[in-house]
Amino acid sequence: MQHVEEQKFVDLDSIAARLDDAALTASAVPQLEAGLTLDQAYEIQSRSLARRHSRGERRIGIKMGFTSRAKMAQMGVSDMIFGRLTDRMLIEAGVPVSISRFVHPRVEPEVAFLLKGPLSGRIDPMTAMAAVAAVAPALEIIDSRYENFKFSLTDVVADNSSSSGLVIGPWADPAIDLGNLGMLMEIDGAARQIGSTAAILGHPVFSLVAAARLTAERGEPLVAGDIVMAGGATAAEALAPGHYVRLSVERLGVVAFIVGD
Ligand code: OOG
Ligand code: MG
Repeated sequence: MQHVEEQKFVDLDSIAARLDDAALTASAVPQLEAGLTLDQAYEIQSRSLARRHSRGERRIGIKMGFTSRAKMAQMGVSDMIFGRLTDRMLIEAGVPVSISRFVHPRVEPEVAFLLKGPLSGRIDPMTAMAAVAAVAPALEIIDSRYENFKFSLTDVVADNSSSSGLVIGPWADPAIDLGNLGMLMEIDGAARQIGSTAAILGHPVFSLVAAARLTAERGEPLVAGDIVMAGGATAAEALAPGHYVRLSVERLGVVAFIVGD
């Protein structure tokens, strides 16, 4: 006799709406009920993004998550994930970012790729780099919509992988080898995280390779003009009003922002 697994009905639209509202109003919600599949979690993510697009937000690319040991260890999650980025998440350097937009924001040091061509499916690092127009030091502001910043893998995927803000530094020549560049993240002049781009999957290009595969699997491949955030190289640091956050990446330069009320 064939065993048919009982599939519980899950209202993906109402979960998408709940998480989107939580992000919009900067209020925490409880974790989702257990038992969600990864497919359902990405479907919720995509439906919550549709709500943002219907409010006029524009897609600007994607961010990778859990591409370093430090991030996996801090959050207790060990599979690579991605989230979608929109123009509303872009933070202009020099303009204080209001903390009231977030529930309990954290910042982490990353590098970003800017694509000049599409990337989709299983590709090798050479192919990936050939589609890169520029690379930049970048800071990601993550903000889980779940209480106490606690989540399972499917919870965080449904919550757009905690995407909430990004600050991109000066775009640099993609010929610069990103393999092992020193990174220093300071808050108010004090060193808070010291690391290397090598912490990102051994070389950040592997994050771009994974991004091409994972996004294609979800039917939304990378296109020219996309920004791809490679993922935090170190653990993230909590933000508070008045903080001045500065990241310097060897050879790439500096990116910084101020946290306002
Ligand atoms: C999930 C997002 C992970 C990264 O760079 O690894 C991430 C989270 O930690 O809230 O952005
Ligand atoms: Mg990140």
